[in-house]
Amino acid sequence: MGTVEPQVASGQDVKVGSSGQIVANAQSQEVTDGFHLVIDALKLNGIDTIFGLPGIPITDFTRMAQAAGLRVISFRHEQNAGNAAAIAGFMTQKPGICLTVSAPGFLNGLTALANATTNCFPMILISGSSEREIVDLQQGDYEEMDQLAIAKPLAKAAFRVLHAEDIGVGIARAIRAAVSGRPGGVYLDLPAKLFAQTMDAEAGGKSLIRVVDPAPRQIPAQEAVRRALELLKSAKRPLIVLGKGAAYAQADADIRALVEKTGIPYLPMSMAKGLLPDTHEQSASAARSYVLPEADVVMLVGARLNWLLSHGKGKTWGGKGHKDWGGQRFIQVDISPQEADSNVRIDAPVVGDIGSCVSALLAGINSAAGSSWAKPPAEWLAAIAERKDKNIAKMAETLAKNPTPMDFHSALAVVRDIVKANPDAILVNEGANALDFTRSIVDMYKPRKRLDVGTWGIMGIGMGFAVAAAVVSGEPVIAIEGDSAFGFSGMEVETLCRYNLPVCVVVFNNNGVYRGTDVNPTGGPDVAPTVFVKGARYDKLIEAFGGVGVHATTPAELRKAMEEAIRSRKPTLINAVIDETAGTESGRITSLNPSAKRK
Ligand code: ADP
Ligand code: TZD
Repeated sequence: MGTVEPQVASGQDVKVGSSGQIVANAQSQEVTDGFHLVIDALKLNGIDTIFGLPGIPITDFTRMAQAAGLRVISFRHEQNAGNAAAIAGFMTQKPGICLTVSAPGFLNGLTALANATTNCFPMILISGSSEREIVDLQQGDYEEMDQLAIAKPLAKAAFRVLHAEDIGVGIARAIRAAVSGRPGGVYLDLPAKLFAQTMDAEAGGKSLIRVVDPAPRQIPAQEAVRRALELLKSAKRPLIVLGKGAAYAQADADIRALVEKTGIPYLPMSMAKGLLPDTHEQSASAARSYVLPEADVVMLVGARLNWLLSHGKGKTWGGKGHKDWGGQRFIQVDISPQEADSNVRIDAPVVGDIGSCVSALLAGINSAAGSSWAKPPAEWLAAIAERKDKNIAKMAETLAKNPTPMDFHSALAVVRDIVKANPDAILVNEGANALDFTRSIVDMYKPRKRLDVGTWGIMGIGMGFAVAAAVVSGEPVIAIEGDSAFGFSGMEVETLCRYNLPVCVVVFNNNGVYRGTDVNPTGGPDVAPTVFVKGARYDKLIEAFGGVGVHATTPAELRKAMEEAIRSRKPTLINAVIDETAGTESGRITSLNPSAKRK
């Protein structure tokens, strides 16, 4: 795209103002345009970073945004920019911004938008779009597509702005929709023509909105809090489940106080790990398969009873058949009033933001009519401790082995030590076995340090999350990637190098999806669908862009390379060679594969 022609009254000298807006000489009026109004509106609302990929009609926008002091992080594929925006939203409670071109760029970003909505991450996908008149008559414009209509079912909200004077409202509505209530993905459609529209700069400035209280607290009803506490008090075998909503809420101290004051064992969902350190004595993670069926009252805090919790019923929860209720009574703390009863009966819904709900629960506990809150029965705690100790000892034995070739366990014993020594580092994780084993073996010590495939189990979040984690936090990032998972966003190693980000990617290379051992039953020349090039050297990829590549075949080599990556803060990719027979089909969720009746 060419440069934008300044639009001022004819015969005037033109100069560029402090924020890049177009200014005519002294006697003329100052004029602004769509480009600058969008930038100013974002800045006015504290947005400091845009993740995107340039092209018509947004190339100049990316330049002007950078010139105006926004950090513009350019990616090699929009899906990765979108994933970066989404996780930035999760980490900061500000909507992450992803910027794309029309039709194909928009569609590439859309997967990330839908994933953000599914995971309750606040993000805004801003896409340029082609000429409305032509799109609506389907006359075949460049990158023609009715993007708004396509985004709607996948986003929490979707808006289009047609006039420069509405940009302020459009951005304000997008921000509110993304972060208020249950957070989610918002689509904002900005047609090419809008960017070049001009208006009086003063009127333009006045049209912008600084959003006041974008995510208002939602105070739970006292009655709901009382009901929940009564149920909790009646429990013989209580359990708290912390989900990523609890991590998002940034109510870390109160959540910890709630767990510790009540003395109730807790299970962190994957991205809630580290909300309390995984080594906490009340963590029941190592006794998960014991506590779920045995618990009588379960308090869910920012966690849904979806497939990840077996829908709150079935054998996992002690039910007889696979859809039978296990007899648990549930308390659910959630900002969405519609979440309760989505799978099983919720006896005590507490609707509000987690910060407000947890502090109300704590207040109720502290004022418990003179008597102090009774800890759960000792038998319950002892039974959990016994299982935990046994499982932890068993795992320690497995981790101490040093097989050749290296397997998931011996490699993850190293990662576990590195994360323990660097608790501020952020761990990004995807794959099947590479995901499941990392989640169970690598302890997290601080909140929001573990970022992974989330509610969908989506592959491809790896490098987008890693870039955003490094950009947003400035902390070192460790990305533990299955070799298949890595392939979905692998080209972004160039992005890691371009921005010189302190990211250490470890590819667990077992020659394929899940494993590398399948064979083509026909004996033909094609390899099996799950198998990749054997002995691939992923480390060479990053070397092409000036990063550090390491080929590691032993835990000692892996440890040395990871320590060096953290120390140097240089973009690093370690090709960790893992026994190709070590994985299982789909990791822990093998049972979700439909089985063929006819073999
Ligand atoms: P996990 O996958 O960790 O189990 P989910 O994504 O299933 O977690 O659940 C997150 C829940 O947290 C959602 O139901 C969402 O409505 C809720 N939530 C998100 N943010 C907040 C918040 N600030 N306050 C209360 N609930 C929240
Ligand atoms: N495509 C997308 C977008 N998401 C998915 N989850 C899948 C495909 C299916 N899938 C999984 O669920 S895990 C996985 C795929 C392709 C990769 C597993 O192989 P890996 O990890 O090499 O990443 P392990 O450690 O070898 O199991």
